[in-house]
Amino acid sequence: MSLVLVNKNIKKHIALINLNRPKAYNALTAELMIELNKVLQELQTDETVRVVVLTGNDKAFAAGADIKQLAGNNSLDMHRIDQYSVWRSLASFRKPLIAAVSGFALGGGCELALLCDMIIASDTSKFGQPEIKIGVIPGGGGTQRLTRIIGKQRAMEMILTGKFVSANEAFNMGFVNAVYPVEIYLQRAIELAERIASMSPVAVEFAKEAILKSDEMSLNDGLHFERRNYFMTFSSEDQKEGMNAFIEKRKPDFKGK
Ligand code: CO8
Repeated sequence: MSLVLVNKNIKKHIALINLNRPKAYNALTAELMIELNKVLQELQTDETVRVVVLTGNDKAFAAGADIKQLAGNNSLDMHRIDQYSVWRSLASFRKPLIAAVSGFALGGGCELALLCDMIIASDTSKFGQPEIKIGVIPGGGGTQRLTRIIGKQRAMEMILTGKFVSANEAFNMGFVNAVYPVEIYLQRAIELAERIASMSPVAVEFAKEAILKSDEMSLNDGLHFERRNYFMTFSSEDQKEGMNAFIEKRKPDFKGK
């Protein structure tokens, strides 16, 4: 059975990916992560797909790395497995990636959601970095991405106690974009994806790239990078289409060219 399911026909230009280990709350084995990466690499070059929604099921987005798979490892084993090349590859996915989270998003599951560009959560979601309870620390960006979003004090509390936070708490901390009842969170995430997919894919890609650079660059370097991408959009047919549509008072029809 596939560890990752893909539906490219959920809506026009939208692909839906389901993590598929329901019996283990979608715990992220090395094999699952490799499969997820492979699927995203394929979607990267598929011009019919503009936005990807990544989800689990109503009970779990993912309960973290698979503890049973990791328990016997030493640090050299961890080094050799080199999960990081997969995570780096996921983080460099160029199209918008929306996490639709319900139930548990813990450890590597929370980090995977944070690696996505936006998080839409069901009101039953529980986010947490509980690695400290099993004698390790977050290894997929939890101490870095989460801290940048929610601040040192709150990240310390979550990571040093391993406590879970609800969807509404996560929303108030700023790492969840919106919270909906469990019956409709996925539909809402897909609607968000559709809104983005109706924009110029060229502009969307350049905007995403520039926003992500803000984590890595000084303000000045970031502004320089933004200007470069802003100028680049003027090489696209979509820029002409978008501006002409405005002037002609009609809806633009972006082709991603
Ligand atoms: N790994 C393996 N199996 C898991 C995991 C997991 N993370 N989470 C749940 N399962 C399995 C259980 O073993 C159980 O299987 P079985 O039926 O065969 O015994 C099944 O899922 C159901 O779990 P529970 O019986 O425990 O269900 P509960 O409803 O009582 O509890 C919880 C649900 C709260 C989700 C609980 O299972 C739990 O605490 N899970 C572990 C959460 C955790 O500690 N996550 C962090 C893992 S470490 C990590 O993520 C590091 C990430 C680094 C990524 C970096 C990559 C480069």
